[in-house]
Amino acid sequence: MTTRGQTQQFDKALFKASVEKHLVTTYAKTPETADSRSWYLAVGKALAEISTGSLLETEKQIAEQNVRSVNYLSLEFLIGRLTGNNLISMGLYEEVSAAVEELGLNLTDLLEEERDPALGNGGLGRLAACFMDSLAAQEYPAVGYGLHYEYGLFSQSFEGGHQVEVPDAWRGIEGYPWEVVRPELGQTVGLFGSVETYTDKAGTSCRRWVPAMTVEGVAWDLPIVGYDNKSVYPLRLWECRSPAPFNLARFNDGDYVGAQYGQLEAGNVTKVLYPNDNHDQGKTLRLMQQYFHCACSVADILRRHFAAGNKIEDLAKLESIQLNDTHPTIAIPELMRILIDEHKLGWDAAWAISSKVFAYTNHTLLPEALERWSESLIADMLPRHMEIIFEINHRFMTLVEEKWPGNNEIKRKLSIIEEGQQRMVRMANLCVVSTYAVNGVAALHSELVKRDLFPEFNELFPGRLHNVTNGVTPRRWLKFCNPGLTELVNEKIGTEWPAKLEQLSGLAKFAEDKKFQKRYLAVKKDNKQRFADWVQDNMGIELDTNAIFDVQIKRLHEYKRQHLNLLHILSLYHRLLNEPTFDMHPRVFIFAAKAAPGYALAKDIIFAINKVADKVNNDPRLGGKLKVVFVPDYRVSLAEIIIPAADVSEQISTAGLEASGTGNMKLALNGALTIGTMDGANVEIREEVGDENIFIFGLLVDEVLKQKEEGHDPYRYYHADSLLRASLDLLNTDEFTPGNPGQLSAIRQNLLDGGDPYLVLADFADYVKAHEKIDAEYRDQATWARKTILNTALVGKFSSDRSIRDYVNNIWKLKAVSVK
Ligand code: Z15
Repeated sequence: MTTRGQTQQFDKALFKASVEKHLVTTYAKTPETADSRSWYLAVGKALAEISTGSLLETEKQIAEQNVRSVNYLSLEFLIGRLTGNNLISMGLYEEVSAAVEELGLNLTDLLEEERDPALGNGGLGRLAACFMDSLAAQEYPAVGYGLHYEYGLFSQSFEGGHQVEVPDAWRGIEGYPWEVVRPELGQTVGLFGSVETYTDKAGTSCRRWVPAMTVEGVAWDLPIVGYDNKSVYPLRLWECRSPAPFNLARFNDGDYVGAQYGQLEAGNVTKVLYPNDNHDQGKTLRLMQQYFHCACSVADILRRHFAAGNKIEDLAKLESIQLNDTHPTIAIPELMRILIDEHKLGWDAAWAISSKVFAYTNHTLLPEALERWSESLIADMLPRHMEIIFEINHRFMTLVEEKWPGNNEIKRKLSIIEEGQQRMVRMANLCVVSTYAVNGVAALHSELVKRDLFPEFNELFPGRLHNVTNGVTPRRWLKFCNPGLTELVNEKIGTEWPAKLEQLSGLAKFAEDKKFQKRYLAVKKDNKQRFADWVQDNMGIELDTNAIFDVQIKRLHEYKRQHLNLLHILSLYHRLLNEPTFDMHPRVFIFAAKAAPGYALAKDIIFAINKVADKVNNDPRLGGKLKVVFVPDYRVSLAEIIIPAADVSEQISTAGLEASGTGNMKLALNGALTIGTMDGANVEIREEVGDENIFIFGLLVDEVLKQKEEGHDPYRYYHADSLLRASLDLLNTDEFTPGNPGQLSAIRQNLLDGGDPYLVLADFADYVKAHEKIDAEYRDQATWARKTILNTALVGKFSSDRSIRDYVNNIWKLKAVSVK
């Protein structure tokens, strides 16, 4: 373990005393009566005491140096448990382990007491967490701004195979030990009301917003501890409180008094995270969350700017605001409003600042995920912002007219306002027009953003569209979650790789080394055993670690095609029972996924996989060759056990639809071989590890587009491929739902009569072939060992440290500040 500044200052006796003090004074337990949870809380608080001190010191030194910084605005930060990870970053893992042992405790057990703060849905939120880790590790000045949801993403359980959602009170009754409330940073946020014209002292006619009501924003800071340095950056989460209760519907009706006594309170604004991933629901409360988030964050950025003695004119020189998807887009008209209405800047001066402050990351091309808000909803809740959006659009349309005179078609297409039954505001268009940089999240995705999503914008604003390929933090996703592999890697290439992941390439020369292969495979085996024990303890299913552990872990979505995986499993089931000569290496198919509560087909797919699992896991005819495990309640802390145990990584989205993926990177880093389509970052993983060390299958992006254009005919595949037919038809029997045929037929129906929108049937045969190749190659353990070692060795590019350096060099232009 590398040592760092704080390590030297670590005083074991003092730390133990601090833990015992918190146990008594903060959690009202004595060492004799305390349970494991209280001890974890006390340890967490004792550590937070150290990190909060460093956070304040970092804040002070960065303010004094008055350097440029980035503000990462995101509605989601899927940070996962902090204690273990922060211990690694602080360089205190061993020391604290020894300290708590002297208190009669086991650190590993204590860490299991922590609930995951699940303040995000999936990839987008987890990316934001990895980015904060990499900003702090490399000391690029940054503040993360998010929402302090009372309830994070629901926890999931299964009842009779069906998903059941339970609210996630992640802070528990005692509160979360790592967070600290900052009352001095509170903000007041307006809502509703009207815009009025008045004449100022200089005699100029001005506009101003007169909100009908206000709510209060309370800041909570979570410490993002820099790896092996002294920097601690704030993840600042806003909680909404209301001075008085109010009712939204009645407020809009003008029933002011009634509204005060309604059921809905402004406290509800940050009550719960919307559980949709890659899907826009367009709910009023969600817009309120977005505005509340933006208003608090922009005000706090300006507060810091002025507190450091700066003028408003220098804002773009000192601050960049990164919009994580369109969710915080309303920050743009909010800043314009403040510059014009409060700081009295003219439009052009305000625009010159604002359009050099904001940058936007696009994470998806899926039409159902592109946010559009109805004009009337925005005009009602945020009337002044709607005016400003119209003005931005008016000026933009003038620009379009200059470039393509008289071309109304192009105007209609590019306009921020979509005409129709009710006019809608296209948030992505607003972002592209109003920012200095737009980026996609993998090379392929960024090309498609340019070519298909925003082709004319690329002509209008040459140089604005960038690529920054996503990455993952090697601290959490290797060093912390895979101690066995970490030790082996340390032995071969030293201990600097967690901060310099390219160094992993030094492992490549051991790929053929028999002794190293054996040790690498032994580590994998241990990790498989650790996960198998978890499955035995929590699900009562016995797994054989000699089987191939084949893993698909991600949100449940049709475009991610868990149902393609299911069809392959059904094909194996069919062949084991019907083809006398068919043989396969034992395989465990591991799924973990949450479905959005309103997404019926996604829930059907979960149910089907659970039902198939029930049957195959207990069918003696299969000779133990086939197991299916759907692990409930997928979350960061589960990923930390599953990923190190994976042999095969399923990345099987329809080409062109997964913007990047980041689970693909974590799995390859931990030595799983990818079976995947030419989609998102899979393309770049293949480039790095080489075509021999990945299993690519399926239609390419342009083949997908062509097939859709020509009209995809699912029945053509159904009739031509008897294995596909047998697999699909199993869904119409009662094989997996004894006595209840038809319970699984919605999936078959969707694929055959619903047009198979994600081309599952078109890719099935090639997918089956790729799996046969995996089966053959796994049986040759020397070959497999070489390939898995080379995956770990060759994916250094996918460190989020590199992603952050790309942002820093190409977009944010920051200089690192080393905190003393
Ligand atoms: C989300 O998790 C992603 C995109 C979105 O537009 C929304 Cl709303 C949520 C994911 C992408 O699907 C995934 O491919 C990507 O790796 C991730 O964002 C981070 O960029």
